[in-house]
Amino acid sequence: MSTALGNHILVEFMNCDPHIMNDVAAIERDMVDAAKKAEATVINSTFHHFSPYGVSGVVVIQESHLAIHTWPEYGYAAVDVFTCGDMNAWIAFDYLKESFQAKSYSAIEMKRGSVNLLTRNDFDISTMRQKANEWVNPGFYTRNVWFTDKDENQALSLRFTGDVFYDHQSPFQRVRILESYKYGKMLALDDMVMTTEKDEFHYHEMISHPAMFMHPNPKNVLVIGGGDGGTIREVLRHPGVEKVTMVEIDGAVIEACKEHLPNIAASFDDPKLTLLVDDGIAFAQNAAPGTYDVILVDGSDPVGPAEGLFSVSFYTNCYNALKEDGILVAQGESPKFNEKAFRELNHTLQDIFGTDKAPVSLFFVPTYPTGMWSFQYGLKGNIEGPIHQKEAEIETFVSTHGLRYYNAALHNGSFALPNFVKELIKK
Ligand code: SPD
Repeated sequence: MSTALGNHILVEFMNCDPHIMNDVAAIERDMVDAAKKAEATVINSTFHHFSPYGVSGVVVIQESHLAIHTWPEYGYAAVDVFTCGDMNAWIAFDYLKESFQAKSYSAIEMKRGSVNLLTRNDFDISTMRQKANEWVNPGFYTRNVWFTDKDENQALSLRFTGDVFYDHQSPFQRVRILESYKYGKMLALDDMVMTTEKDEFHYHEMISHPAMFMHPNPKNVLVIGGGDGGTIREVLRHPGVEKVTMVEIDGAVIEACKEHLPNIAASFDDPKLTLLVDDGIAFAQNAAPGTYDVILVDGSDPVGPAEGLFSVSFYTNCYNALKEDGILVAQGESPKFNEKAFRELNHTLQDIFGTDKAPVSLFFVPTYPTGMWSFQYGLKGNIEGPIHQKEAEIETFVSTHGLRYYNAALHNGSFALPNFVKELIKK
């Protein structure tokens, strides 16, 4: 007869593959499979990916639990397997050692709940409280894997199914298409949410239509970035547009979105589009002066390849590339999440276009940290903006195309700023 209630092994897996150590879905799968190999009955699992790296998770089994914390930067995983009954924890150990490609490892084994130290209570089970019966289990076995977009102090997490449709380290960034429960498939660049199936229209309608209606006759449009295709899809709805040039630095983003987000990447075959997989910053530098009616800068956040999209020289080049009367719109970050980038961008635009020529529009994106996001404008020449007087024209356009975010009232309303935002950009 066993002298303990349980058996606990505490394991150090070292020199593991760091990519596996940072792959929350793979780790969850391996931990669940390890439990099953050891003939445990899996009840539930919850796993979390930390930004920029690291995974923690627990698999609850009828026989106790398996838990893990990883440090990909050290190729290290701290694992514990707690079992009771006849389950052999070492079978799970062997399985995980192979799965994580651990080159070295150590383990200690402890008996838990020594019967020599415990006194058994005699009780009548029928008198025990039955609160648990009131709780409704949402499902027998649920996955709980989260994708987190964050800085040091704030985060936005989306629970995702664990399905990874695309995962490629391009020369510029890690490009992934993952599936979230609430917002459908999403494009993530490094550890940042770029767009999701369910709320992409907020962003893509608001980056394009206000400028397209502010301009009296936009014919030649330049899009820098925007590899998912949502921005060009919206611009190309405007019948007066004759030519759209899109310059996206990362071909992997286009490839991933064409294959997995076809409703966003819907307009790459439009004959009015010239698509260049190239550096948008160099493109703006070499652009012929006075070429474009509207320039839309659909970049990611100011880290990695998009950092240069927040520089004075880039926006000076864009100013020059605009016609005498032209509009620039830039992805403007959040006045709540990234105040510094938000303010600095606005000051740059004020310096280049003029103090009264750099309006800001705010809109909601539920899947970006804080949910409050902005587009920042540069109005060149005689563009009268940002407020329009085109109510009927806009409403016809909105209903023709079934737009779900933009409308005539919202256009004007989006430029009304809370006092703290006005304060933030005051020079
Ligand atoms: N934190 C997200 C910043 C926005 C990046 N651009 C999104 C691309 C959508 N076309």
